[in-house]
Amino acid sequence: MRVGVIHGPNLRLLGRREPEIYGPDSLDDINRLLQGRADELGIELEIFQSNHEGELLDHIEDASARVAGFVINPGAFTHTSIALRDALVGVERPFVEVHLSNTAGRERFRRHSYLSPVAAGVVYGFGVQSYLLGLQGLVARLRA
Ligand code: CA2
Repeated sequence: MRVGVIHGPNLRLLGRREPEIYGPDSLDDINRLLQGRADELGIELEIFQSNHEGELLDHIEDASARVAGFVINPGAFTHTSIALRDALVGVERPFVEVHLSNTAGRERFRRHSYLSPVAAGVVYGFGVQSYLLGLQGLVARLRA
């Protein structure tokens, strides 16, 4: 089984700024931890990051031919992108939306997600653990 991991805009900045909100880990650290959990689960990962909405849409379409589902941190596109929601619905692969921070406890504009209503599940507020829990949940669902 192969799962797609997608990191949205600005997540390359992780570990360099705002560690009090997003934690101390860099994106490479998160990817290493995800790869370790994927090895334990006996699955393969395909990891992608982009700051560009159109690239994310193209990747979702292309990768959907290779993966059984997605773990996605859509970054700020969570709160703005109907196109990202349409792409994820359109490829008919279950996805889990993950966030490092507790988006429900921050600015009002972060409380709304275009993706949550169509996600298989949502994990937020646990730092890097949100990704690991999201991956575990997705794999359990795909194996059920
Ligand atoms: O909590 C999350 O994982 C977010 O998806 C992160 C996004 C934010 O727009 C969402 O509301 C919640 C921001 C990612 C940018 O990360 C940075 C990391 C360090 C310094 C600046 C931005």
